[in-house]
Amino acid sequence: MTEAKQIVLAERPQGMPKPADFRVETVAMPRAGAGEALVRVIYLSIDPYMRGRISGAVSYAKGVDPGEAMVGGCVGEVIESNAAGLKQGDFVEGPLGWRSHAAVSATLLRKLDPKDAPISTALGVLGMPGMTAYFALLDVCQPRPGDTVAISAASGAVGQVAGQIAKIAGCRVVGIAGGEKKCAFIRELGFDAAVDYKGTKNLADALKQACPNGIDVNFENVGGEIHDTVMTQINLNARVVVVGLISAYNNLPGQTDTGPRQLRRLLNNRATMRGFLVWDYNHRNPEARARIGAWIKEGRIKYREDIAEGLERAPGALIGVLEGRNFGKMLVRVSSDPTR
Ligand code: NAP
Ligand code: FER
Repeated sequence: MTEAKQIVLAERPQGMPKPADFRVETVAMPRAGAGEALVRVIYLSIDPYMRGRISGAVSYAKGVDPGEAMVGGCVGEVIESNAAGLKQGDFVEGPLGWRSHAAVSATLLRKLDPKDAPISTALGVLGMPGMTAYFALLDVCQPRPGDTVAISAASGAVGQVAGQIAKIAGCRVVGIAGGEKKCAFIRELGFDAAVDYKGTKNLADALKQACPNGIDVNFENVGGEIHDTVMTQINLNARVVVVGLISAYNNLPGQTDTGPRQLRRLLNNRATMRGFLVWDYNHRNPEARARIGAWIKEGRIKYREDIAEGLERAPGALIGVLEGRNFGKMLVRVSSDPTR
């Protein structure tokens, strides 16, 4: 093979991205330089943060400019290595981008053992979203047995794991999700109640019914109206972790975020609200991976993946995540998985 494929940002999206904001390019097959490995990408992770990376807004991480290949976490197979500790046939996880093949420094790659878990889970339940669920819930929110935990985008990559960890912690867990199928799924996972925010006329009433004793922990993935509604029902000493605000990711430049509007409730209840970034916990990922891995083996954590076929489906998959069309952790299968 002498050619590889990549997807580049064609234009900065205005509001919801469109397929035409992206372009497939054919490039020369990269070669592994000194200390590098050439990887055939098998799975590409599609994550909401990618919307921020293409927005042009200033952030701690460099964004993607038009003409540049999209960034993203991947799992793949080493096909050529010039790095000690990696050989042809090894499976790895790392930031390879929206590409069929990539040559990167071995220091960016984490070797996977397919006997431990399906390799795709390195992007989901045992990857960045799983780490997010674990640390945002256990570290930031300090859940206690009997606490009521509310989780938005509850059927998604982060939400489904956060809810199951909260159950293990002995909490009453209430998920908010769009549609009856997603709600049925989280009930199957063991959530105590599920609120379909799209199917209910009065979200506050539905939430009140699901949380008769109020809300002690708000695991916030969405923002906007869902956030405001949850905040009107928080209890004394509630903990609110702001993990994501996906309802605002397509805001136009200059459009102000909807801020916290229920500050009186926060004040009266001496509640705390904290922002969260998963990358602050990189040094503790092994701990989270070991514990989540053990819970999976014990059957206490289950996970659902949503896999689109082919690199050219990646733009549609990202748009789908931003429109709520994914059902579980969104992945793109870029090439065949020899371990399945
Ligand atoms: P996901 O939940 O698998 O997929 C996104 C889901 O968000 C959609 O399926 C949809 O579910 C919901 N959604 C989309 N647009 C919405 C809207 N306008 N209003 C309400 N819900 C909407 O994605 P994920 O990877 O697990 O991420 C979940 C959240 O965590 C995101 O906000 C993400 O940015 C955040 N996150 C943060 C960090 C961090 O370090 N801070 C790390 C990872 C993820 P419904 O059909 O149920 O609406
Ligand atoms: C995410 C949303 C936002 C996320 C990271 C961010 C890792 C960071 C945003 C920023 O720095 O502006 O889902 O996931």
